[in-house]
Amino acid sequence: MRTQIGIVGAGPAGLMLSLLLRRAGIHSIVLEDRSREYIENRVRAGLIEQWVHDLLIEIGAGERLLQQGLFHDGIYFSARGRLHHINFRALVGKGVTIYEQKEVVKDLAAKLIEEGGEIVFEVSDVSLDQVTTARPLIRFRHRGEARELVCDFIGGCDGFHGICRPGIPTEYLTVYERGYPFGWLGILSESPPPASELIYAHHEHGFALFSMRSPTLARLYLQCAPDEDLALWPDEKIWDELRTRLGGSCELPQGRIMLKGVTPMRSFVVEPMQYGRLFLAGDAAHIQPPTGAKGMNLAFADVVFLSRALGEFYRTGSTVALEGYSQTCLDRVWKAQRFSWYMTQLLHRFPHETAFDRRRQLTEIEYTAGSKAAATALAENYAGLPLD
Ligand code: RFL
Ligand code: PHB
Repeated sequence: MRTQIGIVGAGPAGLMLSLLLRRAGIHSIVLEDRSREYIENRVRAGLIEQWVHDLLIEIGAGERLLQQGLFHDGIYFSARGRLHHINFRALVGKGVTIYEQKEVVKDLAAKLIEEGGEIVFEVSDVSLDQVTTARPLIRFRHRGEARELVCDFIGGCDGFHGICRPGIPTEYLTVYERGYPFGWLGILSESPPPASELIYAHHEHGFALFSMRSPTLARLYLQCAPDEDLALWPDEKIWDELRTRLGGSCELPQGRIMLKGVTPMRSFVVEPMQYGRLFLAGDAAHIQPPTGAKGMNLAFADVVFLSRALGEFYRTGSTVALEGYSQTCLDRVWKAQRFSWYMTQLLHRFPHETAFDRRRQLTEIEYTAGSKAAATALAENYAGLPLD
């Protein structure tokens, strides 16, 4: 097998990269170790930034997004029993869209396949070779047969647990990492969300997030232990705790819980994001706590930069943009890391915090809600910094 760009992973990053490359007239093949059904039903992120919404429409994958997406002007904070609205549209002229990652993945995969793009599902034993030469190679097995994909470049879009990043010699990489002493217990419930936009709630018992998938489907999260035992959380206890953490700032409709899970939290960045002809993108290179809703958005920013750099290479032979790929991405990645950490430290309870820390958090929330300058800084980060 031969292609210009071999892409490992058919998550948001890999699928979008392949579509953007097609637009630049560059051939690629995507290798994915799971089935199409699996990647299209994996429950993950919910929120996309304004520019991602616009990009999905621009590439012709926005039809269902326009029908089903929930367009929000801002978010609420809940603190001391009061809701505070931050109106991004009024502050920075941008909004955000609730449209589930699995729907984005469905739309991207359908578009790619419709255009004649190639995704090989259910590959196994994927390994990279010769990545520091002009002819990198991806070895894998498919339907029991050993195969080789010869390419000019490799897109490492295989997520945090993939094989691309671990294949880079450790002495070449600097890893920046930070753990958090908590996770999120998330549920999906057949009930309307408590407000028409997301509520980020500060409470003595810990953080809670009130998100949604549709006007009749709520996605709700509670700060919990990183290794929380779900058996200790019968449905009634979850509802009681959600209601408590909303602190009476509004009513919480209750419904049948369809799904329960625990998500750990981590901040992680690897530098550089490239090695020879291997370019990492998305979760393969960086992870952030979900409090800032940045993961999928950042994965898309990486592949926009990568597709532009590859486009320049094939058009002009110049490797300047490719050489600068990592730096271009990391600029944005670190701003998203900072923002995700900021939202996380603002809202969660920490093991060794003091009463001073709690008062400082509350003051910061109320100051942000009441100051146009502070609210604007939050709005421009949350709704998405400009790409260029
Ligand atoms: P993905 O989605 O993990 O895709 C990687 C793909 O690679 C495949 N793969 C392999 N394929 C071939 N060979 C191998 N050896 C392979 N190893 C792995 C995998 O099967 C998979 O298909 O990474 P990508 O594309 O970089 O996308 C990143 C996003 O998935 C992630 O950042 C977001 O889900 C994070 N996130 C959020 N991001 C947002 O932008 N907005 C949000 O509101 C948001 N909320 C969230 C989130 C993540 C969460 N969890 C579950 C971690 C909320 C939660 C709870
Ligand atoms: C979600 O809807 O899953 C979601 C929204 C915003 C976040 C995290 C998760 O910050």
